[in-house]
Amino acid sequence: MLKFKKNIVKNICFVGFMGSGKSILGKDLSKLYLREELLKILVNLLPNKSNIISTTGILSRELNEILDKNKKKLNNFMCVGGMGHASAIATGILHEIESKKIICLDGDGSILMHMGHLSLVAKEHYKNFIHIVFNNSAHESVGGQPNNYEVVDRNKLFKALGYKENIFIKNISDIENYDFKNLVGPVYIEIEVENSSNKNLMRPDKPPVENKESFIRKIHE
Ligand SMILES: Cc1ncc(C[n+]2csc(CCOP(=O)(O)OP(=O)(O)O)c2C)c(N)n1
Ligand SMILES: [Mg+2]
Repeated sequence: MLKFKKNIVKNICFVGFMGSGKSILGKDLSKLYLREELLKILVNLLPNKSNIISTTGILSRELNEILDKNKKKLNNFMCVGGMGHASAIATGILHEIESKKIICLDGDGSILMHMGHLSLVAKEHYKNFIHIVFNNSAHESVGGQPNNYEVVDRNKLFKALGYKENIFIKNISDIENYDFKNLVGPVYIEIEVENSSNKNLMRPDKPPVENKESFIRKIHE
């Protein structure tokens, strides 16, 4: 029988990444805008009743808290626990309902984890697919470990995947320039953010099944 001499993962393995680590290419990930700040701005720019699929991890918790506080009416499904599946859910909905804009708020690690189904974009040319990736070059939600997103040429990648436009946002003012209501997809929007978050965020108070049912009910509003 296989026996391990010691712990497979050293106890201190992740220490040092929390919050302010460097990216794998050495970029300081602590001096950018906080994802939560940019999410607040984005929420204000999105048309009322927008349909949003948000990725696994802290992004969804931030969005949940923002929507709870400001009462803006956005229809949000949180992809709890299923890292990498938010964009598959978004494109799956577009297969059935072509006429509704679906905004997918995603993470860089999630894109890397399940990129395969994005080949459908090249095939189906979803004009209502708005794919917004909050890039912190790390798995921020689980400790901030850097990943390889930074070394991938996203401009070439998303062009090859059939996206009509790639937009790279580095400043808050750049976000405000986009008219989200009239954007034509498939479009990839990358927003550079810091590798950290508020650790006292509230958690969603409803189970995922209820979230799903409420999302489906409101999708046509
Ligand atoms: C299939 C799967 N693997 C791993 C996890 C644990 N997990 C949840 S969020 C996360 C990191 C996600 O990274 P990214 O998409 O870059 O989002 P960020 O946390 O940086 O906002 C991980 C590893 C999970 N929920 N599901
Ligand atoms: Mg990330």
